[in-house]
Amino acid sequence: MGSNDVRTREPVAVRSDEPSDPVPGWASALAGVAAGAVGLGIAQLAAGLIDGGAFPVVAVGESLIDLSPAPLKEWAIRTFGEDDKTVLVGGVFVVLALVSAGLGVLARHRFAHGAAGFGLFAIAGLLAVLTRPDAAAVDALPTVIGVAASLWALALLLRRMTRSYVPEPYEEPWDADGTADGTAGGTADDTAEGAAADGAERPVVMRAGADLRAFDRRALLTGVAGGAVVAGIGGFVGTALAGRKEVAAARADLTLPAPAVPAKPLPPGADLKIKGLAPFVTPNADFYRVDTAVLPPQVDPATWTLKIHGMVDRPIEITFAELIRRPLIEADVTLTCVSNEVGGPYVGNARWLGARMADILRSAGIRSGADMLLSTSADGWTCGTPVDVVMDGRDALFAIAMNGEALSVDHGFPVRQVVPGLYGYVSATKWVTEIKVTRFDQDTAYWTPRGWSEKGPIKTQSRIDVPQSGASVPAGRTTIAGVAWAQHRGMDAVEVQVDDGDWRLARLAETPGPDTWRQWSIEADLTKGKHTIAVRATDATGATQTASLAPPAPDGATGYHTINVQAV
Ligand SMILES: Nc1nc2c(c(=O)[nH]1)N[C@H]1C(S)=C(S)[C@@H](COP(=O)(O)O)O[C@H]1N2
Ligand SMILES: [Mo]
Repeated sequence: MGSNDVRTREPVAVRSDEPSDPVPGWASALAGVAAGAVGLGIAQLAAGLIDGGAFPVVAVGESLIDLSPAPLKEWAIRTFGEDDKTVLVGGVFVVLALVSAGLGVLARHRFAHGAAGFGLFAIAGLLAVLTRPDAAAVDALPTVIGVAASLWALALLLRRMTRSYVPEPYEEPWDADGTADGTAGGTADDTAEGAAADGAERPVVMRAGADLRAFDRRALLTGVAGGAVVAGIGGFVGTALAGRKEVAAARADLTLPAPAVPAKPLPPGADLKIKGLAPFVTPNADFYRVDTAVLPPQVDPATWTLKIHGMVDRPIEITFAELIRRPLIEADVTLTCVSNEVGGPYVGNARWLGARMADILRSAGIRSGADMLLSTSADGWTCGTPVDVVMDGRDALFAIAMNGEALSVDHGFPVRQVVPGLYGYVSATKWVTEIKVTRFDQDTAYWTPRGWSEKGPIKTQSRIDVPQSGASVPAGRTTIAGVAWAQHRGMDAVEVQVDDGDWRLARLAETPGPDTWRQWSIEADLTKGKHTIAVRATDATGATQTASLAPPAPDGATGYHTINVQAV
């Protein structure tokens, strides 16, 4: 019975038990597909959120691979090559979509039947999930949550796509007195009471008004669109979270190879152990972080590769397994950010473990004329490093570990560059995946058009950590201490000046080499009152840092770190 029929002025008897579904088959099918998609999106989200939760589609795909006969597998590999898993999972999705469409139609006729169909599918998913090797009970949760979401979405959509149909007010003879209570959207009960109350004979259509359902195409489509959004967000966020879990697991499973060239033990006097002074080795958790990534890229070492191409004799691509099979070097190197203000915190020192960049680049064969290594990270950030710096024998590394631990995701897991002597923005590419050997006059790295220099050698700098700027200290003898750095040139002297006094040489802590910062300290006698304390460093080439103040852009801040304290 179409909706047009009930608009006729002839009384038409429609009873709810008549098979009069106004909803076209495609609409129910669409609702089914949307409900299925919501279920999958929510299942994926749950799999991402729940520790150990498994996404059923992948489990089904894996089970299908296990169950399929060898010739079929071989055929799939022959036909689809590396994409065979993608094709398989895609196939599972297509089958799910078709079945969901059918279940939508079924559910429209009798919800329980459709629901039972979804339930059967959930059982298939659960079987697949729970029979995977190393399956645990929690693995079942995403499937259960997903199917519940599907049923909820299906019920909602089926309800949504029809609306109560209220016939146009009939004029005479039945509504001559103007009572319109039967037409104002009342329930069947109201209508029946109304009919009883005024005793007037109403057409059957009026009494059955609440049971009249019309297909509401717009409501269905907006509902389906909402479902698609839920499915999309669930799938996207779930996939991202699952990726994080996978990478965290890969990181936890990584056994660091022993270095072929271990770092010499730190000289015992490298750390003066003064309270408030930055420790010689910056703990990983305290290491400054600077990058353009909103969410750090999650790079799985199993699929990570480093491509080296451009001006090379033999472009190469190495895997993580190949990288860590190479002789690994340990080196103590202090990283510094060009954005660090004088006295700022964007500097940290760590013991890095990695393969020599120069060796790997040499195996690709750098062509003459190339002067730039344009490295790219997994998230597309780029960095331009001078070839000669990397090749001059310093400990420029493709690092995999920091202070004896695999790199954290924030600091570039699984592989980052570390080049002593260059600010991070021109050297320290985290999540590095590609190096194009090229020329500075042909390529431009990320920060160059944004107002930063093409090249960024670290400027000699020194910082006062103790006392803190603005602190009150007891009058009399007090310890002043800090760090100073001039990576790869080395640090030769640190001088401190109190008020307008002489520059006095500070005591320098020991250092493992020219690539790290160096702690320093000095005693000073402070009379009661305000004092200004300044520091300056001289690198091993004999150059003293400049007093002239410059901001970080374009190539690093300069000036003496100067603090004010109050002696009381
Ligand atoms: N992929 C990527 N690597 C990057 C950056 C970035 O934005 N993206 N920033 C660089 C900058 S400016 C610095 S100072 C160092 C900081 O390294 P850290 O975060 O490990 O201390 O990383 C460098 N490597
Ligand atoms: Mo930086």
